[in-house]
Amino acid sequence: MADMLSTTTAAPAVIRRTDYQVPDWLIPDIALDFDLDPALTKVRATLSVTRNGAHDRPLRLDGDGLVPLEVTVDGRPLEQTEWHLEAGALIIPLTGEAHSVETLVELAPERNSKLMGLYASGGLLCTQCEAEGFRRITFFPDRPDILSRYSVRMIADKARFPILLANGDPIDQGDAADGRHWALWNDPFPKPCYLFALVAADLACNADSFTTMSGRAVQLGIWVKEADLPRTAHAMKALKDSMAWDERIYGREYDLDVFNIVAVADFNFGAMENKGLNIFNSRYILADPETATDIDYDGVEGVVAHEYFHNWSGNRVTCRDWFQLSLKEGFTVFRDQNFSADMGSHAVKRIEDVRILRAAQFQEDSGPLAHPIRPESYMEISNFYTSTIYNKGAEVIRMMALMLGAERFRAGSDLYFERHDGQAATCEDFVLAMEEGGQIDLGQFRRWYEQAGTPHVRAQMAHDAASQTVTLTLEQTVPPTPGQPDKQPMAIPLRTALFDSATGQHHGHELLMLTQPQQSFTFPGFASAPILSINRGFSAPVIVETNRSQADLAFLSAHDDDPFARYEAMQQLMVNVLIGRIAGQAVDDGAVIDAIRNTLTDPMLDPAFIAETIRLPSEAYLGDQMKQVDPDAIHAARDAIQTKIGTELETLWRDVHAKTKANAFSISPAAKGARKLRNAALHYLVAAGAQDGPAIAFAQFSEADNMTERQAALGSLANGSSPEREAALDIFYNRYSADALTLDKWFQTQAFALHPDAVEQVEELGRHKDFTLANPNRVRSLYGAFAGNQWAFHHKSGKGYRLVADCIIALDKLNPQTAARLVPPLGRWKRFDEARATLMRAELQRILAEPGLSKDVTEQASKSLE
Ligand code: B3K
Ligand code: ZN
Repeated sequence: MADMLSTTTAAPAVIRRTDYQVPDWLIPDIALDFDLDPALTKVRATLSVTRNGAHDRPLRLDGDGLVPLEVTVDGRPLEQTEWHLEAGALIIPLTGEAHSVETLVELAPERNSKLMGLYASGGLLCTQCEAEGFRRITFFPDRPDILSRYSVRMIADKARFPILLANGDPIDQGDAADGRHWALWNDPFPKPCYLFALVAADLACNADSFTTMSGRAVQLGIWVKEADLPRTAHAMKALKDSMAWDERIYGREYDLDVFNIVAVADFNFGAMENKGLNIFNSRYILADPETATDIDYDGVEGVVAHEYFHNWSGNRVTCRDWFQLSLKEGFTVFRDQNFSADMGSHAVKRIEDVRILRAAQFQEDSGPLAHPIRPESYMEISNFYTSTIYNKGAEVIRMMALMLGAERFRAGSDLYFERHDGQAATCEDFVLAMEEGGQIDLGQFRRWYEQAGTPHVRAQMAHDAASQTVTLTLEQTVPPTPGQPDKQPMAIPLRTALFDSATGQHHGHELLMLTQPQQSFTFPGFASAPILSINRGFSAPVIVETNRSQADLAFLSAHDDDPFARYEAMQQLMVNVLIGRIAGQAVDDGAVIDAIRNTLTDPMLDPAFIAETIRLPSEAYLGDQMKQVDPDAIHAARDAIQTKIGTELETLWRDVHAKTKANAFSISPAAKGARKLRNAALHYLVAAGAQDGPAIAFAQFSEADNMTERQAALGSLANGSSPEREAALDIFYNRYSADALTLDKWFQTQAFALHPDAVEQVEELGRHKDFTLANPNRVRSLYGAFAGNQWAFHHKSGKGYRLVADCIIALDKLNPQTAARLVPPLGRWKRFDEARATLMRAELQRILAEPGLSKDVTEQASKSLE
């Protein structure tokens, strides 16, 4: 039984990219027979195996916690002396070139708390195999470069599990004895085992169809609990929009007759792209105005698209080994980001994506867990589903797309898909296809795959009045990262424009390629010194330092025609004031207040863009700008300026708040924009300390016909200590305690609160009757959110560190993958004062001293101490 036999080792083995070897044996076909039951499931697997090349090595089938009850070769049951187990794997010496190998194992899905392999969730049975979960279901060479055709037969109790789904197309089904029934599914596309899936459930279906560009009808099904059916419309729309978008933008058509999505409550991450049978964390499927915020709606749209796009970037062309993970993830994130931008606002989507990149990936890149988008080694691959692989990976593809232009990028992607269809490819294959299809030399650009760390670019501009020229000097450095002390210069595409301050216009923008450690670019035709707009659209994932004055930034915040650059100028204005204040300087904040006023009153601007732009940088982002993070000083400075902005512009905030009140809910971009701005206005109003602030927030909380406004009002109240705070929290709890996804928001809002007692509140919530370590969404809502609350988590008592470490230790025994995801915030100790650093290190050491610690947490905690 899987979980009884799971073992952990003290020093997990390191797997290296350069050790890749082609497989000894191939498995062109596999037939799986599941006798499904939550307490005891039997799995019979029949593998056709063929020797790959001339060698005499035995067949090695990975297994994790499995006991072979029968092993048969070409129909002959083997004696126990004819096979053996080695680190969980089944080793069978074979003499011929091709054999049929059959194994039988038993599983206990209801006892599988790791949520990897076959497990039970809310009364259904489902699977999760990526990266290495298939070996918890049956003996198999669990590596992505073994592509097999799957045929899957399932039998189960018909009343309890009326729905039986697997990959591919349904072939046959029927009733069996004892109230049971069976179904047979066949997937004609050879696939790696990490894409295998099955579901046995009692669910209802939102059924629809899509006709592909060649006229084939595809049956679509979104499977959820009956009561949740009304919450699936947005996901279905997103699916159909994604299918049409991938045809239009990439020429990629869906290839099976059916496409099913199943929502489950207990899931280790967002969703999984199993061929023809996506399995989703229910939070990325279910959405209605009562329970989902606009961010949730966008999350549903983006994740449905992401998993659908994997059908080509991931499934039809998969990865040779897990070091190539960004081949499918970076490219697919790039695809889903562009899809979402096309469905809404390009400007706002870019700002949101960069904010996420800076918050998660830049932090990772500057800490002990920094790694290139194509890592060189790992202990546990689950730890490498990181923001670097996903988000920086997407930025690297974006830079290629920018350098190539739309047409040549499409030629490159066409070549990639055509050349590697049905194969397990590498990142290098992708770059080669871009070079050939797009006619570009990416020699130096490949360093983005090899070097970790966020490059810094220093930009200095000099104006020569006599020759009327401007010289822009750019210097780049890539900081040392673990295992990479010395770095080579990168190829960095920087979209740049020079603004004439007199006319407010620029002389056209250019894509500058910075390839040297230091490089100068000269621009003629400037009678006076222009204003520099650089890294427009965030053309490269780098940190740019300029010597622009507050006046220059104020100018750009009002005039830059690149929306990202305009947002960036505003953020930089705010950062300069805040960082100056934290350093004890008396920096004038007038420019910030003026810029916010101008932005708020600019009738040409989209309200969603205004809301993004007027927002203060987060406490964590401010910390990233400092050599040593001072959480208390950051909080105090940010709080003070927030109050000032709230107070000085109070009339405007009241006006905006009143004007953005809608009559009836709509999910249109305009309505979403209005809600975003309304919430920003409320936030500043409450921050202003106006006497009626809490009452206004409470009124919004009570009257809202949607979760976006209700949760934002709750969040604004949660930062303070008014009686309305407790009243609203109680009402929210009573209204939603039966709905897990919405109750998560109640935990999360309190864990995120900028409240002096947040640590104690989180400690108490950890003991709440509705808190459970068994559900990853609940864990992330409380401890994940709390670890991202810089002021609270880094409370100087060290209590925040202890809370998170206690959670990691307890959770590791149940679900190591989710436990390991909580470790990185403790690993940032080098950025803090000695007292905090000592406390953080002590918690990491305490975690590592736990007996039987998983490979997942061991890797993260030990690397975090280095
Ligand atoms: N490919 C999956 C992620 C699997 C994570 C395994 N630890 C979802 C996605 O990126 O689409
Ligand atoms: Zn993905």
